[in-house]
Amino acid sequence: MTEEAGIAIGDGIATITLDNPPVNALGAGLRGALMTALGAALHDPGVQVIVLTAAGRTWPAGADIREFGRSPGAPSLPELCQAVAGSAKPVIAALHGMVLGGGLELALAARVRLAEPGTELGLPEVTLGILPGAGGTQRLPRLIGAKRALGLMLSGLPIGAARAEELGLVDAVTEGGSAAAAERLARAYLAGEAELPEVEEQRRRVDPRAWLLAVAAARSGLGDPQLPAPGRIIDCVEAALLLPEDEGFAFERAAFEDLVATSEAAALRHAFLAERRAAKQPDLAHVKPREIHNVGVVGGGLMGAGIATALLGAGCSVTLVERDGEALAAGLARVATHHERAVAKGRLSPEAREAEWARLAGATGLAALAGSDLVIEAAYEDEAVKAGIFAELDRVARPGAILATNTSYLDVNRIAAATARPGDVIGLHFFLPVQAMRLVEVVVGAETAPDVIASAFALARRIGKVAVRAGVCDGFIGNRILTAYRTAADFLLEDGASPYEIDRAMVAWGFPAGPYQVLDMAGLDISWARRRRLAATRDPARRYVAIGDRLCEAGRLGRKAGKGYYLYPERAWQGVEDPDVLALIAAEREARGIVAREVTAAEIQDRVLAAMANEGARILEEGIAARPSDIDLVMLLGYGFPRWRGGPMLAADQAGLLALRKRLVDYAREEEAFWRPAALWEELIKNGRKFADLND
Ligand code: TC6
Repeated sequence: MTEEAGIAIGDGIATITLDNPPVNALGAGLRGALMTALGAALHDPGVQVIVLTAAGRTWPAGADIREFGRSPGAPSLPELCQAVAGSAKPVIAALHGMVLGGGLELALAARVRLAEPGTELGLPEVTLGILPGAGGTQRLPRLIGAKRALGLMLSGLPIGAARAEELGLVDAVTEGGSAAAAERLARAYLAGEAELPEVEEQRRRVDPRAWLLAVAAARSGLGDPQLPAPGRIIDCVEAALLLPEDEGFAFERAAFEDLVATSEAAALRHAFLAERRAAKQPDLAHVKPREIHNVGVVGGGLMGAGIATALLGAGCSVTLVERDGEALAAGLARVATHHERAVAKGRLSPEAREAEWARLAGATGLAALAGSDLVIEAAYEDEAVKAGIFAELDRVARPGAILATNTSYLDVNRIAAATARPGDVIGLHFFLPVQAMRLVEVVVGAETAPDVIASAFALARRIGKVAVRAGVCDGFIGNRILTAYRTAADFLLEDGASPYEIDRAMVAWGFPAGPYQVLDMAGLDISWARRRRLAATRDPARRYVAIGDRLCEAGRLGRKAGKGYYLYPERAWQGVEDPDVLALIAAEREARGIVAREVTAAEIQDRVLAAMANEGARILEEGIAARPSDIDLVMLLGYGFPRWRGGPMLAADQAGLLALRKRLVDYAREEEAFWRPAALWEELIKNGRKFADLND
C-alpha cells in the first residue's frame, strides 16, 4: 500500500508506521495520512506514548522533491513537524536507513530518537539550493550546538548513527531493530522504569556566545556568492538564537519560500531528477543483463588503470593487458597508486586492498582475455588501432562476451564492424580521472543487443557511475556539445575577444575553468590531432579558426609544454597571460582581414550557451540523446557545467526559447552552417513548450 500511515494501538502505545515506497518521501499523501494517524493517537484516551516508525528500506529520506516549485498540499511539512513537536503525548522516532532532509526534521520534532546501526542522518537541502524549512534550522542547533548544526547543514553530507549519537542527534543506537527498541522504551517509560529527555533542557544548554561565534565563522567561510542557500541557512541559525521561537520558525519558513522559488534551486532539483531519469530505459524494462565477473581492460594508461581500479572496487576480477612488460608494469603501478591513495584517505582498508589486488592480473597479449565476460578497450584514440584490437578480440573472446570501447569520438559501428559480432559491441565512454568522474556515456551502436545495453547500465550502477545513453556520432553527446562550445569561443577569439576574457566570462558564469584553461590542461595536441583527422572531410565553406593550430605549430601544446594559451613558468599549475599569444591572434586576424571588435562578457556567455543548446537540440532531433535532461546530465557530470544552472537545455528553457532562437537567427547571418537554429526550437515555441517538457 502506498502513502499510508498505519496505526496499531496496544498497551497504551500507538505505533504509527509510515509507508510510501521506495524511500518514504514525505509527499502530501503521506503527510495527510500521518496527521490523521497522529490525531487518532492523540484523541484515543488509551494511548499514552506514540512510536513513529517507517516500513521498507528507510525512514523518510526527505520531503518529496517533485512537489517543490508547486503548491504543496495540506498539511505542510512544517505544520506536521509542529504537530509532532507539540504533541501532548511523547513521540519516539524509530529510525533506520537514510534519515534525510524533511525526514530528519520530522525526527527532530520527536521527543526521542532511536537509530539502528547503519542508519545515516543528514540535511542535504543545501545541495538542492534550499534549506531545512520544517524547523530544522531552529531545532538542530538547540540540540547539538550551532557549530555542528551549521557543519551538517552547510556540507549537506550525512553522518553515521554512531557519530549522530556522539553529537546528541540521536538518543541511542540500538541493536535488534529501532522499532522494537522504541516499543521497549515506551513500555519501560509507562512502567516508570525509564525517563524520556525533556525538550526544555536543550534550551537551557544553549551558550549564546559560542552560538554567535559559530555563526560569524560560518559567514566568513561562505564560498560561491552565486548560491544563496548557505547564507540563508546561517541567517536562520542566527535567528534561532535571537528571535522568539515562533518568529524563528516564521523566519526560516520565509527564507525557504524565497529559496525554493529561485532558478538555482529549480536547476539543482532538475539535476537530481535527471540523474534518476537517465537510468530509465523503457525498451530495456524486461531485458536481463548479462552476468559480469571477469573483466579484461586493454590499455593500462590513466584511463585503463582508472577503469580497472573502479571495477576491482566493485568486486570484479580484472585482467589488465598492455602491449609489453614495461607498459604493463606501469599500468599495474597506476592501479597500486590509486589503491595507496584510497588507503591513505581511509576510503579503503588495507585488507580490502589486498583482496582487490588479489583479483587483479596482468598480461601482454589479448589471448589472456579468453575467459572475460566483458572487455573494455582503453587504447590509443585511433580508429585503425581500435579496429585491430577488436578484430583480435573477436578471435579470442568467448561467445557472449561484451566488447566495449572507451572511445570518446570514434564511430562505434565501424569498430563493431571489425568483429563478426557487432551485437556484442558497445561504447563505454569514461571520463578522467575515473575515480572522481561519475559519468559514463553508454554509446549504443546500430546493432548493439538490448541485453548488452542493459548490462552496461547495470555495470555503471555497480561501480557507482551514472550511465547516460547516447547514439553514434562524432563525439556522442558530451564531446559534440564541447566542440560547439569551443567553436563559438573560437569565433569570438578571432572576432576580438582575448582567450583570457573568454575564460573569465565563463568562470564568472559558473564554470570551474574557461575553455582555454581546459585546453591547456588537457594538452592542445589532442584536439589538434582530431582536427587534422577531420581536415579531409571538413566543408571548406565553413568558418574555420586556425588559432589553435598556430599555437600547436609554435610548440605551445599547453601546460605540459610550459606554454599554450597561457604561460606556465616552472610548469606552474595556474597560467599567466601571455602577450605573445595576443600577438599571434592579432596576426591571424590580420591574415584573415578581420578587424577586432569589442566583445563583452555577456555576449560571450550568451553565444556559448546558444551554441551548446542548439547543438543539444540537433542531438535530440537526430536521436543521439533520448531526452534533454540526459544532455544536461552529461554536461553537468562530465564537463564542469555549473550544477546550479542545470545544464544547457535547462539553461535555455530558463533564458527563454523565443529569445534564444532569435539570437541564433541573428548569429546565423554571420555563419549560417554553425548557427542555424535546429527545427526543434520552432516546434517547441509554436506549441508553447520547453525542452523540459520532452523529458518524461
Ligand atoms: C527536503 O527534505 C526539504 C525539506 C524542507 C521542507 C519544507 N523525493 O536515488 P535512488 C526517488 S529536501 C522524491 O535511485 P538510492 C528517486 O527519484 C530532500 N523522490 O535510490 C527514485 O525514484 P524512481 C532531502 C525521491 O537507493 C527512487 O526514490 N532529501 C526522493 O540510490 C529511488 O532513489 C534528499 O535530498 C525525494 N526526496 O538512494 C534525499 N528521494 O525509482 C534525496 C528519492 O522513480 N534522495 N526519491 O527513479 C537520495 O539521496 C537517494 O534517493 C537515497 C536513496 C540516498 C535516499
